[in-house]
Amino acid sequence: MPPDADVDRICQAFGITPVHHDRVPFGSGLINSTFLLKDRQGDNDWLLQQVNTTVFARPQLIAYNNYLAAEHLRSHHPGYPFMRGRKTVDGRDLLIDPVHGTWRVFPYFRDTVSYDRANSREQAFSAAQQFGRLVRYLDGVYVGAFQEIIPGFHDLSARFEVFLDSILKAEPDRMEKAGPVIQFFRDHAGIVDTYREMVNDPEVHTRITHNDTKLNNVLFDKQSGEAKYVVDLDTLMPGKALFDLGDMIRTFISPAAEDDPDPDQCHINGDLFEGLVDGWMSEMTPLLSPREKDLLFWSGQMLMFEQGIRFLTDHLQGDVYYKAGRPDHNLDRAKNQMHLLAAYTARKEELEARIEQLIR
Ligand code: GN1
Ligand code: MG
Repeated sequence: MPPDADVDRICQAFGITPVHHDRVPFGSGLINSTFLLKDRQGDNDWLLQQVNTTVFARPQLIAYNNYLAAEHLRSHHPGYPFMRGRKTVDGRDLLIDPVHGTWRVFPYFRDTVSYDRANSREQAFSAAQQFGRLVRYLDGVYVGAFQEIIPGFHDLSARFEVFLDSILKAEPDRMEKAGPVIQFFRDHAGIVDTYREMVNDPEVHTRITHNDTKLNNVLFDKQSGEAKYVVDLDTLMPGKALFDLGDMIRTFISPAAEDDPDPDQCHINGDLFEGLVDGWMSEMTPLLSPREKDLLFWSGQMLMFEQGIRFLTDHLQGDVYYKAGRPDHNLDRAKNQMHLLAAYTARKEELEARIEQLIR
């Protein structure tokens, strides 16, 4: 956090009077830094966020894609609650400060709540329905106009190459600790082969997708318990619908925290799985091709594998990408994805049968 006087200046640029607000760190994002500006007198709370420009080298692209999406939604689905940021007093989406970097502001809704873990089938259904609805509502937009905010974001083939390269360059002690985890992901490289076939298959469509569909990227209404807003639209860009489904499967179905390396914590909850697939399909079914339907279970494997090698690569490269709060934090995260992938794959037959039931 920059010195108070500078944060005050940043707030003022967005037309927010800093003396009326308390500032507290907010959320569990691994990339950007977010602060809640709590209004001492009324309910005008805001989220002030510093964009990590190492990861988002061209943050203007986020604003651009969000603008295109908002315009499409405004004309085709006028009631849709698309989350927009607050503009600066001079009408910009971002404040680019020469010393303290890139900032933006979002409204904070006191009547909503987010969760790191799903606790009922209904909750999983409702969140997945919202993620599916966003993609369905954006169906028909001109995909080619959207920018690739982070190039190759879900390019598993490229990410696997980077992972293999990081093994060759890693410090010996980081390498040694990671040995069994590296071996596990090498042994599951068949997932990368399927990715290569999938991504070149014309039956697997490119759409505008969210690309970061963690459960905590949905805000639930505190009163009704229904999912209400999709947030974190930083990676709203061309992608495959399967990336969104896969990341939901990855983040909804196990009670273990994303950095918990204990295999015994990785239970797969079949009801949460079924609920989320059901909720997502309630929006997406009319858009899906037979080939996409064949890959629904696989999408979960893909995202667990991808996230696993991303954490592991970061461990091998010396923790340069994700915020790390303790030694071996990224290795623990990679272990968590490894156990999750193993536990999920072990339930393949049963979970695929559940998908079949839903499709029929
Ligand atoms: C990052 O910052 P956050 O938590 O929204 C990452 C996602 C990962 C996620 C893992 C731009 O998201 O891709 O799935 O961590 N975002 C980026 O928790 O790399
Ligand atoms: Mg994100």
